[in-house]
Amino acid sequence: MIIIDRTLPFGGPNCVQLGSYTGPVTFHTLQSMIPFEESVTHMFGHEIRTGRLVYTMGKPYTYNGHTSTKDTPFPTPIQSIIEELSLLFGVTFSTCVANFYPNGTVGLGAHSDDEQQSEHIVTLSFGAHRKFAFTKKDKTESHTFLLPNSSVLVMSGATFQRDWKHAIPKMKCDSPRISLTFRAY
Ligand SMILES: O=C(O)CCC(=O)C(=O)O
Repeated sequence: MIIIDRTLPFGGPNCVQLGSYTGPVTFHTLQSMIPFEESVTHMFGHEIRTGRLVYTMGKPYTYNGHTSTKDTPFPTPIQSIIEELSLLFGVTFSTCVANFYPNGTVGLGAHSDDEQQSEHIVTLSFGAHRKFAFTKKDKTESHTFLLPNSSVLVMSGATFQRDWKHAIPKMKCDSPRISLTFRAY
C-alpha cells in the first residue's frame, strides 16, 4: 500500500510530496529480480562509467546516462505498484526505471527530468537511507531530505522540472540503495 502524507513547503502546492510504501517488494526481492546493467554517460567523446546500475521496464525511456530499452514487461510485483499508483494519481504509469547505488560513493548529479514525459514522477526507495537534494535553477534555494527504506517521493507539475534540479548526493554510506522511478507518458 502507498500512502502520501506529507507535502514539502517549497516548489509550489503539491509539487513535492513524501509518503511510505508497505507491501511485498523489498530491497532483496528487487536485487534478485532486476537484471541491472551498468550505466554509462558520455563526456567529451569518452564513455564514463557512473558506478550506478540501471534497468528500464515498460515503455522505453531515454536520458543521458540511462539505458533505453525496447518494451520490457513489468515483473508482477512492480505491475502491482504501477496499478496502485495509476489509481492514486489518475494517470497510467508506463515506465519504471530502477537504479542501484552500491554505496555512498555513487550518486546522481543534479538534473531535471523532461517535464514533457510525466506530470508526476514517483520514486520508491529501498535499502540504505540516502539524501535527495533539490536546488532551484536560479540558485536561490536548496533543500535536502533523507529518504529512508520503503519511502515514497513524488515530484509533480511541469513547472517543477522547469525550475528545479534534483540529485542523489554522494555521502558516507556503506550499504546499497535501490530506487524505482515511475513515469506516466
Ligand atoms: O534514485 C533516485 O531516487 C533518483 C533518480 C532520478 O533522479 C531519476 O531517475 O531521474
